[in-house]
Amino acid sequence: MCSSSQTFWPRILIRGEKLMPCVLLTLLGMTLMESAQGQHMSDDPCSVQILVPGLKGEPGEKGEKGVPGRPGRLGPQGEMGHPGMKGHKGNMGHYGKMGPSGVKGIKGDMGDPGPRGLNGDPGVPCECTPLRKMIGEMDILVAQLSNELKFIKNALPSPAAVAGIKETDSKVYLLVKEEKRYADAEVYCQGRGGHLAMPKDSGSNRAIAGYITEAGLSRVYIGINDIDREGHFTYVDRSPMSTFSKWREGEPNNAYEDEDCAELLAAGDWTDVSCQPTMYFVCEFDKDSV
Ligand SMILES: [Ca+2]
Ligand SMILES: [Ca+2]
Repeated sequence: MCSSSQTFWPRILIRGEKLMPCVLLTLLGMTLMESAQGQHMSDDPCSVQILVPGLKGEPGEKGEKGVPGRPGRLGPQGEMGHPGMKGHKGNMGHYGKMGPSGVKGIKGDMGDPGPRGLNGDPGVPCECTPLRKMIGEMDILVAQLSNELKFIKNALPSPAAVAGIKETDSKVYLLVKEEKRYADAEVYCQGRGGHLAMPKDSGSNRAIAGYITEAGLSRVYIGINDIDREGHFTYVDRSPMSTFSKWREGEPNNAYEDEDCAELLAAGDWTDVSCQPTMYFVCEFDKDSV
């Protein structure tokens, strides 16, 4: 038998063709042994084989072209190229959907006036004469009220100083609740376009007396004096006392020889008094000058 443990393999190996000749000879020997039907072979072919390479043969003919090889590996990414030239403008696209409403704009300038319209129908005649008369009367009344208001604003030193005004047909009287000497009181009244009150008839005397009574006063200076000539009384505007006087009984008495001015008592009588004490007084103004 030619087993791996018994076989002698000479170590002559040439050009890498090792073992293949021995294998071939072993296979050949085995075939011969089987054909000899169990006969013992005294010569073991494996133990004496020496393999020697032959001479190099002639080059063979060129073989046919082989099939293409497999694709190679993916190469690295290339560098970015340079931008090309700008292309031509494309065609206009379709219109988009309508957008939301914008903010309300600023009001524009006023337009030119339009053409004149047609004449209207004639109106209905009216009775305008009474209306015109009424309007005229109202104009007069408004003018009077305006003058009186102007006078009041000018005459009143302060609301607390005056207990309203009193008026007759021709005069306006102003009770001034500021205590002044006779001369200072006359200056005050003249400064507002008037004088101290000068009762020249019973009507005006009653009006002034009622005025001071309503105000809760007992006496006020009025515009009568005998300063220029003792015993000869005149009004403060130097007009003479001709027909009317209202001296209290026993007056004027020039008491203490120092009474050259006059006061009106609430009852309506006059008395002569000194000009130096201070007391309230009444001014008068002509309505025409108000
Ligand atoms: Ca006197
Ligand atoms: Ca007197």
